[in-house]
Amino acid sequence: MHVPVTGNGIADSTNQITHWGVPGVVLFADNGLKGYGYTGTHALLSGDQLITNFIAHIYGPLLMGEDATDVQALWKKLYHYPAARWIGRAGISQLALACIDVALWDLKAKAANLPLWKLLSNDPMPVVKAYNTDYGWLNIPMEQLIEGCKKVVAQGFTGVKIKVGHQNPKIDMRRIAAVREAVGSNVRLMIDVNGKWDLNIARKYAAQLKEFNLFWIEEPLWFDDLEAHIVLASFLGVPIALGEQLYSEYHFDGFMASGAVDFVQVDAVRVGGITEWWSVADKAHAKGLPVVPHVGDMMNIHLQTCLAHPASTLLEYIPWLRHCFEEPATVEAGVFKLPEKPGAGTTFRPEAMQEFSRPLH
Ligand code: 0YR
Ligand code: MG
Repeated sequence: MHVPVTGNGIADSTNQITHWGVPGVVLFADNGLKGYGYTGTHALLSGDQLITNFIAHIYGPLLMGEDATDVQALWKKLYHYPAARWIGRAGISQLALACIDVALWDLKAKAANLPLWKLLSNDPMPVVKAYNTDYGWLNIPMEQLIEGCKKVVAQGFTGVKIKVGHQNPKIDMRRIAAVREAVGSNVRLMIDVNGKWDLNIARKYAAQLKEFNLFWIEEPLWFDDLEAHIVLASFLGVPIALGEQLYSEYHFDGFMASGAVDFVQVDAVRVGGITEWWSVADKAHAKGLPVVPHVGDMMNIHLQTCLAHPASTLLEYIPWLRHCFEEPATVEAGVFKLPEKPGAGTTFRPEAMQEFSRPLH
């Protein structure tokens, strides 16, 4: 599916988009249940069609006739499928795997007649708070940026995240300063660089960044450069959040073991599904690191996992897909409402699938 984003489109430091791409899969089980799984992409370069093709031609046939209840075993079968080893292991293959894994968890929870968070935990978190990202895009002019952030805080959101990474970082500093001033010192303020900076820029602006009392800085550097993140963490003095571009628990291990990440933003729809998300969250929790997922799923899946896992009490809010779901993630007074319907919260409304669907190529 291609679903329109807010306004006339949004921008971060590296991309501008008008639509969110939602490739996905529906699994039909012999018990008559349907499992829905999906991931999220930029609706650019047919990337989402590459993912659905990967499912249709490579992973799909491997699932026929299998027992849908053993999700972990199926996950391993797909992840370790030798013929796909040189085609994937990150990007397309992991996003395809995520679609299937999520659909399998959806089936499992539906068969148990429980929302997934209840299936995954006997002792769920009482509250998952929401912070808002949808008023902080890079293409939003200063006045609207301030107005939007103030509005969101008045609505009760527990924080705001704004995008940075202008060609001239001085513009970023002005925008951060203005938002901090507008929302006051008690509101959580996060900034997201989307990998645009390097150590030189970070050094130059470190002192200024510290003054803003940021809750975190997100993806300050190129995603794979662990060494640079270790150096950054040694002088920055601002907590580092990352994970939306890491594709397996082993990628997270390096960052977590070396103190190069403070907020673990593992995203189930990037990391190969709920199965792998859970492993990363367990490891983070063992190290005392909070998990605040990046919502490539636009919240519905992570609301379930955050309620179930003790590492996560805060979740990003971006409402682009809300109208597509049978039970959209809903925030009241800054807190997510508890989903009630059986499943992983991934069932799409048929009307939405019809309206936004794209052909398979
Ligand atoms: C828009 N969220 C992110 C969106 C997102 C991007 O390009 O996909 O900002 O990946 O960084 O925190
Ligand atoms: Mg981000």
